[in-house]
Amino acid sequence: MDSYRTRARTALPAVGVALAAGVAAVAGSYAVAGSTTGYVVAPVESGLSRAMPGAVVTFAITVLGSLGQQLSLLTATLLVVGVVASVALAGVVVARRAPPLVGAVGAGVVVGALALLVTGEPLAALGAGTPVVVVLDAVDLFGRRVADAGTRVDPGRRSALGTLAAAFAFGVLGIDVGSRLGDESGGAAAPAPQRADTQRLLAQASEQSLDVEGLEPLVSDSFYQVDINAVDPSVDADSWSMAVTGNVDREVTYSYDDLRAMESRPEFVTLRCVGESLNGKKMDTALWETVPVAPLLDEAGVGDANCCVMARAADGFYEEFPLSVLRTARIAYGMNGEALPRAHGAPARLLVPGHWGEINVKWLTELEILTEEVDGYWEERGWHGTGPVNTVAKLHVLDQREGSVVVAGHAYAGTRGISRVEVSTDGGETWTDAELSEELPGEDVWRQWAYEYDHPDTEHEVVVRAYDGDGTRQPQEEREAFPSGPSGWVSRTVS
Ligand SMILES: Nc1nc2c(c(=O)[nH]1)N[C@H]1C(S)=C(S)[C@@H](COP(=O)(O)O)O[C@H]1N2
Ligand SMILES: [Mo]
Repeated sequence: MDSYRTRARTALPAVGVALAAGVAAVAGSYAVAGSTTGYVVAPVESGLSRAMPGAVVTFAITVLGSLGQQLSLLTATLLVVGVVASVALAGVVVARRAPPLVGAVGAGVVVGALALLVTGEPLAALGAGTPVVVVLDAVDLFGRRVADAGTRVDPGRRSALGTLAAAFAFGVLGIDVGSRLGDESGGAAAPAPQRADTQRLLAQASEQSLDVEGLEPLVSDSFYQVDINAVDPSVDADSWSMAVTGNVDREVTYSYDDLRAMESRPEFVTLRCVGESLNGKKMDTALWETVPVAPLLDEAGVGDANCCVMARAADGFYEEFPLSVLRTARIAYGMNGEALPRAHGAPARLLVPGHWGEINVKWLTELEILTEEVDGYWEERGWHGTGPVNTVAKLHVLDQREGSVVVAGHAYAGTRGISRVEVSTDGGETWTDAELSEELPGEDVWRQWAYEYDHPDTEHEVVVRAYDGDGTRQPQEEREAFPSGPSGWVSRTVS
């Protein structure tokens, strides 16, 4: 009996068994939770990015983008595999002295308890713990069966196969089942009303979009996403609530049904991230189904002693900004005629006209009214991203055809609006007006611009600059995104 167990361990070292258990636990947890915060890696990743120095988080978001989140997810995955493997290794050691099942079950229970601790979900404990028991016991089960049957097959080889087969099966099952769970919409939310004016406005936006090949329409085809966590929360509309708290006459809590019962309207609103590069793509427009925030503040009774609000979210995100700005804000629960997608804050998010994206808090849970200023999530990391957006004209289309060049992009100045876009094809010596898309209704919407010119047959520099609704030209001086948003004129060299 002892001899086969010793041989089994030589064939597949205990560390190998333990690592296999680690992989299986991660996979099992993914199988039950999918890409939700019940997946053990998710809260670990979230904790890691929370603990990371601001400069690292900033670099990850501004330079690496989604690659940064994948790296962070990978780090968290390795960490979880490592922790489970350590527990499993202890289980293997116990199994050498006690009945093998004791070691396996013991390790499984500890892993399950840890999973429960980080995710707060019993199902996650089961999903992570069970594979550990199966993988660890597979070593002994297979070994023992083979030994009992008295075959001549090397029992060590057989048990190693059993372990790897069990881990592999969990891996495949986990990825397959888990990825099917991926729920893009906001849980059980009823879709946003298919109102006649929603369809009419969407049609209007597509009609008014300039007919330039490769230019994103006025309502974005794909809307950028910026999240502090690699895995977004999935908040059920039925269990969602949003409370107005803090220094108010009475705290008021709203359910999703309360929200839906209020008078709403479809509104075009553009969002732009303070952390994007000057000619970046973290700027997009949608038609949102919105309700105004002001009546909710009136209901709670918000006195003059207050300065600001801390908006909080289900993913642990929080941003603070002036109360006067909150009075102009909306809560959105629909996007382009559909229920608000999970990625954009389902079931409800803030929209703050004209301000940088970061205070447009997704998965909104609380508006805490404050008498004193405090820092929000990004301000704690050195950003100044709660104010109004900078004026920008982007150059995303540069199309050279026979003898001529077409340049085009979007221009945005928040609630100031865009009145004019100019293009220079000689590095800024002379300027000409670009064509602008007709203004869409709404107080915070971008416009498209386009310009076609004859190719001068030499290398030249195209520069573009925008004027806001007050006629103010955007500053030429180039500034990095950090800390208060990029600025400057976009230029490209054409050969
Ligand atoms: N709860 C929550 N809200 C959030 C964020 C977040 O990470 N969590 N990111 C903010 C940032 S930095 C931006 S630019 C916008 C982006 O909104 P989008 O992902 O819908 O484009 O959401 C803001 N709201
Ligand atoms: Mo942002």
